Amino acid sequence: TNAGRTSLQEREALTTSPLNHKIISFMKKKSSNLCLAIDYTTTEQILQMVEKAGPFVVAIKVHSDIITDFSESFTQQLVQLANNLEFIIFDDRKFADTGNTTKLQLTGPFKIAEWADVVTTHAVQGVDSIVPVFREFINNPAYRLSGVLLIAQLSTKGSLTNIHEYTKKAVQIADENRDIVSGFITQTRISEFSDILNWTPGVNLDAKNDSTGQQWRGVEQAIEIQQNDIVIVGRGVTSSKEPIQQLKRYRQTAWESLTKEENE
Ligand code: 5BU
Repeated sequence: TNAGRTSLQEREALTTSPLNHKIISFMKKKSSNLCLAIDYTTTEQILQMVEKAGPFVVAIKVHSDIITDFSESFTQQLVQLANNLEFIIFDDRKFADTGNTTKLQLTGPFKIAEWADVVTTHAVQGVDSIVPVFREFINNPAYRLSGVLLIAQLSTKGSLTNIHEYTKKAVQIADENRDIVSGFITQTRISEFSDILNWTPGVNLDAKNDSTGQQWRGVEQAIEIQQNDIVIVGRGVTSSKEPIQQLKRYRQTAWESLTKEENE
């Protein structure tokens, strides 16, 4: 059951992050708490999928560094689609270096800060290498970047985030910097602050694992039991022969799970 879950309305009232306000408004408008992970490697494949999937999701997640023909024209088209179809652009870059290097990576050849609404960062490099750098970009209106998701738990088998107090320390960084950390990448709800959204990868309705360490569980487990807010789905949709049919299935299942208590 969803007992104890903070409703979307409560979260909306609590959050001061403009990014989360935007996300929650998309969620309500589209009846969707789904983020599609498009791990295709050409811009043509990605844009074709975005055009079809955009209306059903709150976010489109890409890995800019796996795209073989990445270009500025690609990001311009992506931004236009995001503005028209109302979704968040998420680059899953997983920063994990010194603050100075992170800064260079955000402005480097991919110009991530200019087109991504949100990016992921690891916590391993420590608070001083994360917070001041992202704050500088997020507070600068010249950049589209408006929030960061802190990786508190990975979905992968044997992940070292499970060791000792790692997740607890990561949560502390987020809790104390909620103006820029708008969410977690996590497997289970880990913060007492309800204005931080919980995004969860490792979801597949038809398979349990791949051969390279990924672990999947169903939507009910991810949303109702582990109390996440936004489901990140990749191959469950993108490797299917009927991706949009699958996308609609994930969207409906995830939204039903999220809104169960509220509708009862
Ligand atoms: P999948 O095809 O549903 O396994 O895609 C999951 C996506 O989420 C993929 O792009 C990963 O890079 C990403 N991911 C993840 O699976 N697990 C994690 O802990 C993190 C990111 Br962080």
